[in-house]
Amino acid sequence: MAPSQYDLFTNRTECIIWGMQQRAVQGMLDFDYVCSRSKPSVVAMIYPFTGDHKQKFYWGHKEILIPVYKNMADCMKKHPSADTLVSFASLRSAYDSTLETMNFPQIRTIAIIAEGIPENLTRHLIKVANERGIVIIGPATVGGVKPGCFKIGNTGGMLDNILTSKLYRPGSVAYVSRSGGMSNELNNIISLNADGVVEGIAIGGDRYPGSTFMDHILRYQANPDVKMIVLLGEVGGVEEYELIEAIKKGTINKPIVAWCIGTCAKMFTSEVQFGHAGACANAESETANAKNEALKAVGATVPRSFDELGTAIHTVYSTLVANGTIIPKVETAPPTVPMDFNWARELGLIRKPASFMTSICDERGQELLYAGIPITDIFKEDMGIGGVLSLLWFQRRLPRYATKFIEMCLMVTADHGPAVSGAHNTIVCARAGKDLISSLTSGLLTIGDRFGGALDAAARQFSNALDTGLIPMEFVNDMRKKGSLIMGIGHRVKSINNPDMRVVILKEYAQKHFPATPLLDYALEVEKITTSKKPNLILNVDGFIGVAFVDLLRNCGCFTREESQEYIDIGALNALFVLGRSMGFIGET
Ligand code: Q5B
Repeated sequence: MAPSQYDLFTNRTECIIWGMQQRAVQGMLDFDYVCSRSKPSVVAMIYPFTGDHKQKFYWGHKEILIPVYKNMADCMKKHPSADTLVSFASLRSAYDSTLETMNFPQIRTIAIIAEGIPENLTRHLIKVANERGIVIIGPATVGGVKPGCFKIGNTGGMLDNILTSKLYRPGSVAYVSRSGGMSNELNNIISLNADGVVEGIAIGGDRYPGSTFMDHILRYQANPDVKMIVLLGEVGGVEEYELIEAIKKGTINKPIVAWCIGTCAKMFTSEVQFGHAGACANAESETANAKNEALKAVGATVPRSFDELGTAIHTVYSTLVANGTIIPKVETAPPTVPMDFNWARELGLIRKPASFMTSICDERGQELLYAGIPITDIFKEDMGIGGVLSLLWFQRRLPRYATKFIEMCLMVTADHGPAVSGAHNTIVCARAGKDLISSLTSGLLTIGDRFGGALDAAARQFSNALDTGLIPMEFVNDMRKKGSLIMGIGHRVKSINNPDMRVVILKEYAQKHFPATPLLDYALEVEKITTSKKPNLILNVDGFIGVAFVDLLRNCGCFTREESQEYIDIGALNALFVLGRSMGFIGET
């Protein structure tokens, strides 16, 4: 067998990943980096569900871009030296995508991770692969690893595991197993009891694996770097007997350490199906015990139990070192890969201040919290929009009368016809063919002192006047002397003779339900003075909500005086008009 036939992977292997598996790709690149590969093994990805684009990954401490292709033909054309495809396609799409992959003669090896592909489809894939000289690893596998060269997907686990198992440089022991999980165990056992793994393949747990134990053992036999072979077989199937025959014929003459797992099956009185689809003995010869005995009989080193597998490996390895077959190499430290930020944080090694902190909403736990209250409780308690708003804007539960008042404010400010500047802008924008959000924001941008945005200024002016002890007449005269309009006073259409019913409704409610309304009473005194001059100088809807809200903040018992003053100072009250009127503007678009 020529090296090109026994070496599936080298330290120049280029591979394409099918599927958007960023974590697995990053794991492969980190492996490549600690192996001191000069270039990453993953050259491209195929993902049919997005357009062509690039994905960012780390190469050591630098960042690199790996192209993602929608179309397999485009990918193959752009990366003609990629000869391996690692398929993370689901069990539904793995058959079609593997068949498609095999149309590209550049591909020599395909690893199929998916579990549960129908057996008839797998068998067809195997037939096509055999016809075309392609090696399939899997399905239903984690893949395999060739230390110093290439790692399939998630094989070997996380970087700390790879370093502990010394997978960053080749050893002398090759293994083949069915189970991907157990291959990880083998990496560890071999690193502890010998000089490490030279190559390891998990062929997968299906009844029909794409490549068999013998396919890989024959490669290992031909590879001069492999000094001993470990086989981890299992109950079910007769594959291990092929090795037994090969040992008998002398086709395989390298030292073999073998163990078939599933010996506990004999403790059950009925037939046992283990986790893998193929792990079920259909005859006495397929039991783990029978196979272990048969392997031992032809000279393989077979431990008494799995627990003694490491000792068996160590015994054979030590003999090979003693007779000079294996010359242990000098250990060199692998390059350091910076630890992934999220992992380091999870381990508690680092901390970093968050870019944003919010006490309003927390989505980190099992359930979304609004100001600490689970969303299910919000519905259970029927807190309504007013309750949600009180949590998100004021970060506390306001009494029911207050949340109802908030809802009433939103309802009365929802719309006021097309003539107002905001609605006018929104309508013009929508008629000009702009989208909903553009039309809405063009209307919202008109909200200010002259239209709908006088709540804050009214709250400030009136409360300042009251707090500084000005009587209403002094306040009106003061403002006139300054040449300033009183915010929240005046309306183009409504007047004392044509009252604004929105204000009437809110006034009735506030006077009935609020614990106290000193600022509203003050504003109503001011209104008496201004309307005596001109009937349209009423306390308008902005003015009313502004002053009533100050009364609410100051007297509901939920805020300190400083807190309520802060809401007035920062201009939080116009938000009520913005939110309410958005409903109308959206309707107008
Ligand atoms: N005079 C609202 O103007 C309006 C006076 C005043 C003392 C005042 C005007 C004003 C303060 C800001 C304010 C919110 C522009 C309004 C809203 C939402 C809305 C809208 C809707 C909705 C009305 C005539 C005479 C002049 C003025 C004097 C006027 N306002 N004096 N304090 N506040 N108010 N904005 O009618 O001697 O003749 O020269 O700016 O509260 O936007 O429905 O339409 O839901 O969509 O055009 O409700 O009041 O009055 O400017 O011609 O003035 O009254 O000095 O005196 P008008 P002007 P003089 S609510």
